[in-house]
Amino acid sequence: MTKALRAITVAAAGIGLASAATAQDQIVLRSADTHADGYPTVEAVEYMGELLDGWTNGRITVEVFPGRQLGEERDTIEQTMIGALDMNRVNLAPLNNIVPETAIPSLPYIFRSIDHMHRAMDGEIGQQIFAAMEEQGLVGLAYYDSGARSFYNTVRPITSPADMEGLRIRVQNSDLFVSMVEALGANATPMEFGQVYDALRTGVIDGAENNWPSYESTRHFEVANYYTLDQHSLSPEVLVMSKVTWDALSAADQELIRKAAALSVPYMRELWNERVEASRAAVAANGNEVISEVDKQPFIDAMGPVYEQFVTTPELQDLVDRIQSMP
Ligand code: BDP
Repeated sequence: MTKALRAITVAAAGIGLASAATAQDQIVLRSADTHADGYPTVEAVEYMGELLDGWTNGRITVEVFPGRQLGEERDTIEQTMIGALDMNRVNLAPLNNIVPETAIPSLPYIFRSIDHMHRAMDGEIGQQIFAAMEEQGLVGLAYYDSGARSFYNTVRPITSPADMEGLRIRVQNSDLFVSMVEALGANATPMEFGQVYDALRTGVIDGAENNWPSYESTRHFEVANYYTLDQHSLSPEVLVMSKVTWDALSAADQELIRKAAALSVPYMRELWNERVEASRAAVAANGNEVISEVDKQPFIDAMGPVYEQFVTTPELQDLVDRIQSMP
């Protein structure tokens, strides 16, 4: 649907609220994802759409545009903020420069485990970060899993920060990730996700960092042989809605959307766990060198400057303290 048509759809929903025609007005929520069809984040948002479709007899539907059809995350975030796109599933990292609170769950080694991350994001911490996003025109709907991000490269097995010296590592469009890679002695190159495969293949960069499913689904594993499970960031995925779209919805529809988004979370987590296993198997079958026994302590020790640079206010420090002190 074109931008103009979508605007009419949203506007019609708004007008419909005051008239008897509400039930007939179609709401088609367009949602972007950088990942290809079949990736757990794409499937989760499609599932959310099926729920809404069923509950409203087709009045509210979600149209997911996977595989960067609507652009890279940098572009789709902008589109969502101004209301040109209704929904967007992105990683928290490209929001770090826009909403400082989102940097906290992206911080290196802030969570002790995936379970710890779930407890923080599913509770008050996650809600507080959603509230901060709203000031930038984004309404948070769900946090999805993204496992642990780890380094991979084409040059050598990394077993300690010393091995990272001088490597050119692609990072997401986030100053925090730049700082993290530099704290480890490597050179950080922010780059959009869709450009990483060619950059690895042609030697423009030496490596990147991501979770198992992304390392595999992008085929980065075919060009970057060494994968070190240092697990430096558990930065989760997030599903956001444009505040422009959100404000045009009735309170009842907002509630339905929140409910469907919440139900898509456990659905996504199950798919995620399956996908991690499948990705591990694909990488193993390819004969990659996976360095799984990593002493994380030297990586953790190197991260002091990153915390100093990004935990700059009492509010941000409070978020860090509350996360770290969670049982
Ligand atoms: C993946 C995230 C995706 C990011 C990508 C990246 O799911 O949203 O765009 O990493 O590294 O894990 O850019």
